[in-house]
Formats: sequence, C-alpha cells, structure tokens
Amino acid sequence: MLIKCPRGWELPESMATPETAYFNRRTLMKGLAAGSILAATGFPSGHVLAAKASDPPADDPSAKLYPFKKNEKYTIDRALTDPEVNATYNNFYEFGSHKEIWKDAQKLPIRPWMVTIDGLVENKIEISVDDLMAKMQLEERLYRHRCVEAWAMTIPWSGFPLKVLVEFAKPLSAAKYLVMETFTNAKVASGQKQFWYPWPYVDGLTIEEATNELAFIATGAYGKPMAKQHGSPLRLAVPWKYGFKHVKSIVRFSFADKQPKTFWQTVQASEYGFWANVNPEVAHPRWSQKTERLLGSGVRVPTLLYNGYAEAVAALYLGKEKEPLFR
Ligand SMILES: Nc1nc2c(c(=O)[nH]1)N[C@H]1C(S)=C(S)[C@@H](COP(=O)(O)O)O[C@H]1N2
Ligand SMILES: [Mo]
Repeated sequence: MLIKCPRGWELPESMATPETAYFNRRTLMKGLAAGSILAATGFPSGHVLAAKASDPPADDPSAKLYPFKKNEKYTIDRALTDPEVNATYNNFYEFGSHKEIWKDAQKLPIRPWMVTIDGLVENKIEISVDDLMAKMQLEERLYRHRCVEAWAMTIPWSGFPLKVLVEFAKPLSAAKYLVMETFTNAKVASGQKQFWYPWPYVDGLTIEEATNELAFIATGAYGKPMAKQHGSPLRLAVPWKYGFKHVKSIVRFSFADKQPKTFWQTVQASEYGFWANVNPEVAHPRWSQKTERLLGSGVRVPTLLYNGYAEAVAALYLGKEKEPLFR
C-alpha cells in the first residue's frame, strides 16, 4: 500500500485563505480606490501615496507579468496574513528602527535597478532586475515567515528559486558562501544616516543553503509586485530561518570562500548569528522562542523546528551540531 505522507508544509489547506479570495478582494479594492481620493497628506511632493499600504509600487513596470502560477508543493496549514497587516508592520532599518516605515519606504526608487553578481564567479554580471526576471521562471509559493522577535506571518510570495540564480551566476568551485547586500542611499533611506549601524545591510547563506529547494528570491507578494516596504524589487525568502536573514532590496549577490560577517552579527553577535535557524527549544537571550504571535489575529501558536520545514532542510546541518545553528 502506498501512503502519501504530507510534508510539514503540505498539510491540508482548509485553513488557508483561498487564492481567489484575495484576488477578488483586490479587484473590489481597486474599484473602491478608483472612486476615492488618493491621500497625499504628509507625503513628499511628486509622490502620490498609494490607496493601500499593500499596493504595488507605481513605478514597477513588471506589474503586467503578474500573477504567476502557484507551486502546489508550497502551501501551508494556516490562513494567509491580511496583506494590509503585513504591509504596515515591517522591519526595514534603512527607513527607521521601528515598524511603521511603510510610507517612508515609498521614497525608494526601484527603477532602474541594477543587480551585480560578482566575487568567485566565472564572469562578473551586471543585469537589470527586469532582464533577470525575464531569464527566470516565476511562480507563487505560500511560505511561513518567522521573525526572531516572535511574530509571524503567512505570505504568498512570487519569485524564483535562488538555486536558478546560483546556476546563472556560474560560481567557481572555491565559492562556499553567497553574500547578499541591500542598496545604500541615505538620501531616501534616512535610517542609513544612523552611522552606528554597519550599512549596507548584508547577510549570507552557504552554497548548500542557497541551492536548497526552499531558498527563494521574492519579487512580488499576493499576486502582484511587492510593496516597497517588503524589500522591492528583489528580496530573499528562506522560511526555515529567522526573518533577519531575509535581505531586502538586494543590489548584489557575491560569492565568497569565507563566511561573511553579517549586519546583525556586527550589531549584536551574541544574539544574532550566521545560521539563525528557527528552533522553539533555543531561547533568544532575552525571550523564549517556544511560541509566536500571528500578525493580524494576535493568536499565539507553537513555533516549529526549522519553522516547519525540517524535512527539506535538516540534512543541511548534519555534522554541524557544534555550530550555533539556532541563533
Ligand atoms: N535590508 C534590510 N533587510 C531586512 C531588514 C532590514 O532592516 N533591512 N529586516 C529583516 C527582518 S528583522 C525581518 S523580520 C524581515 C521583515 O520582512 P517584512 O517587513 O517584509 O515582513 O526583513 C528582514 N530584511
Ligand atoms: Mo526580524
């Protein structure tokens, strides 16, 4: 007898908001927005504040490509977070070290957006985000997202597997790590004037992690281009790791032979390490990681080892038990 055993992230989707619900909602909201006045109060001249925080950036030419087909392998057993909740509660220190950065983040110009792929590669590559997207097969995946601060969300990302970008980059055999870097532009990102932070924001993965099937580069969310506050136009999603690994608004992918020192290691190495895999049994020095608060509902649920993705990623860490894998 053949029993299909669902993987951790493939549990029945009965609790999840069906795709159609948010597309319909979007259509409805579009209709409403068309008839309403766009609020522009308190916003720098030349910018029109989007009708909703989750609206895709007006200067994103990729909108016409969306939505993408859902990859049925990556569905989850809990409801999607309301896009307005996700879009108004963000960590993006470039725009301030608090959660209400979404309006300021609209100042980030996302075109032209050039991406550099360099370091230990056959040839350095400079490519625009639109040319890069044209080379990738885009899809939608439902992922859990768990911040080290013990809040969590559930989000349908659009994008492509990081593995495909690694193949495109043609790393040399000496490359052991992939380092990702956010833009530097203190003119629009006032947080970057806070000189005590080690800008630009940098984080990285081993090549094995970067080529794991779950590692994903997100270009969109909820079936449309990603709102700027989520890290438009390219952001990392590695759902078995804490949120701070998820580098936003990436401008550079660099291959290295040495483990990079990350932004958060420089700020506070004792609390935020390189591996940062989710584990309910390993407390943060200042709080427990046993449960997490689901954004929007306020409900607390148990945190899962590797955020529920152990089956796909646990093997990456065999033989590394002496490393601080969970902070
Ligand atoms: N460049 C950059 N990337 C970043 C951050 C940041 O401050 N700057 N914050 C990280 C943290 S701590 C989290 S939890 C996630 C939050 O992603 P979200 O705002 O889309 O939920 O982004 C991560 N990526
Ligand atoms: Mo986070």
